[in-house]
Amino acid sequence: MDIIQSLNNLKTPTLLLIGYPNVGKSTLMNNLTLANIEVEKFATKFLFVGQINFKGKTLRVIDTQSILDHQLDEIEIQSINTLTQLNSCILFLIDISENCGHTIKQQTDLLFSIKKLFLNKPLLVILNKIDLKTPNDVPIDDWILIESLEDFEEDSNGDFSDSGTQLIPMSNLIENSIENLKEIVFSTFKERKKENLCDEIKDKLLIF
Ligand SMILES: Nc1nc2c(ncn2[C@@H]2O[C@H](COP(=O)(O)OP(=O)(O)O)[C@@H](O)[C@H]2O)c(=O)[nH]1
Ligand SMILES: [Mg+2]
Repeated sequence: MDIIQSLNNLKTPTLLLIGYPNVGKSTLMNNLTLANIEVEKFATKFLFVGQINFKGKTLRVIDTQSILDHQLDEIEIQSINTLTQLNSCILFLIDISENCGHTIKQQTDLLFSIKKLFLNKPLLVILNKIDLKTPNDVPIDDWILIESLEDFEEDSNGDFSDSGTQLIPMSNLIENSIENLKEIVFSTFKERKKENLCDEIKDKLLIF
């Protein structure tokens, strides 16, 4: 199925799982969707799309696999362009144990390099695999890099606005982590809906 077709409803709240290979995206996708009725799940060339139902609400989850960690070809650019138009919350996974084969520095650099694609989208930085290494055991220099993700500065054009970044330590092997993450994700979308409604009202006020 065509990616654009499969993502036809741009307004559906969507979680985008992004990060280097082996950081735990697929495991998280399974954990998020397994306990819920899976209505839709299929593979396209680059993306896995699933669905979570939680407290009567539905969310789409997309495992971007590794489309965002290398030089892109034309089809990939098109799919990413579609992804950027979704009503999404970004879940950027960092493997703080570095077992994935990439250092924390490489992983934070990747986030900095793609952050501009998702301006004004809520960003949750998942510090994954805390069962292997706790945040307390992360060397101070790496921790500074991680904390710097919370406050993105404006760039030279002044258009690099932050949309509220949260750091979330978790592990796919700790059950509470998943429930906790779901709560955070759903309240993030709720907040966003409120903000969007406010903007709509403001627009109307400008008209009249
Ligand atoms: N210890 C530990 N291993 C994990 C965790 N999450 C994923 N893994 C393991 O890390 C490896 C890569 O995970 P996977 O979900 O395939 O990563 P992906 O490439 O980002 O989709 C697998 O062996 C997983 O079992 C975690 O929270 N803790
Ligand atoms: Mg995977």
